[in-house]
Amino acid sequence: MDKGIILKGVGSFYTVCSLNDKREYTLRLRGIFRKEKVTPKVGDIVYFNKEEETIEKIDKRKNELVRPPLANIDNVFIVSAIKNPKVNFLLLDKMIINSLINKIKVHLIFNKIDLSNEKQIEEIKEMYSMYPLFFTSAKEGLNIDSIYPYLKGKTNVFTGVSGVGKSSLLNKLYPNFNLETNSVSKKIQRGKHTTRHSELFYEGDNTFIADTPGFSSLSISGIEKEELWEYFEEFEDFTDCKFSVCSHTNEPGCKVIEAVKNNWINKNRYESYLYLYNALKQEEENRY
Ligand SMILES: Nc1nc2c(ncn2[C@@H]2O[C@H](COP(=O)(O)OP(=O)(O)O)[C@@H](O)[C@H]2O)c(=O)[nH]1
Ligand SMILES: [Mg+2]
Ligand SMILES: [Zn+2]
Repeated sequence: MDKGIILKGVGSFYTVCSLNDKREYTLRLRGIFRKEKVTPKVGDIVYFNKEEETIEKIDKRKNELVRPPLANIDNVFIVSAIKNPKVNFLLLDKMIINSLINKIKVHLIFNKIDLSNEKQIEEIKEMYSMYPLFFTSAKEGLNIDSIYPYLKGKTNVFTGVSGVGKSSLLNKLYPNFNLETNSVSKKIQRGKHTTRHSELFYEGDNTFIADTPGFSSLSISGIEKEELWEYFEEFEDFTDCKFSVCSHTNEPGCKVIEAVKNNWINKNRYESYLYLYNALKQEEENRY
């Protein structure tokens, strides 16, 4: 049997890229899957029969995203724009946390630096120094090459709200990608890839990439409120609080609160923490 990765699914047909010869095969699921109610996802590693044109087996997933529906992702590149649209830090923090919960390596791209000033960039650097950071302009082709080494040999997903330049960046990185961007979609061009469905593209060197449509809201799930602080990596140095069980929201002698007051922890990041802590608390209360 051959081993491959699902690039896309249309109806009951799946396009699978063979990991041996890197060719694409259009396959159906073997009947047994329908009984077991297993739904393959883009990114699934599968074993297939070339002659029968069937998928025989799906490997256990290392992780799984619901929105967008993707499996086995190594890296996420969360794209924001410095301006037009301006950064929504709460949404960005939610995207970071959701990725970390799914054990996906986080990279942050701040695009449209042609519209930015130094002060904004410095502030962002201070907030997110714990992740690989890229400040790019797809329009002017700035700092784009530095992203390649992080993509190579991995399964990557580009995500972020719509209009920040995800498709523009991918077209710069891989000119044969030919993704539709905002400005050209208005002209109704044919033969462009639109990003309405989940789809992985093979870009050589064992590198797979998914562009995703934008979204504007997101809730975090899969963790308890008590675990939330672990996903704010810069809090780690300040959790030796007075009470051994501390929510870091209002307790006396809380080292996190002290660090925020002293600007050792960024205020915006702490505000995201408080907001998400309360959201998880609310969700917990609704559960009972
Ligand atoms: N000024 C500026 N505009 C950009 C840049 N990158 C993309 N854009 C524009 O932003 C709009 C949205 O880009 P698009 O790639 O479709 O964003 P997506 O929705 O995230 O895929 C388009 O009009 C692009 O031409 C950039 O670096 N600077
Ligand atoms: Mg796009
Ligand atoms: Zn505390």
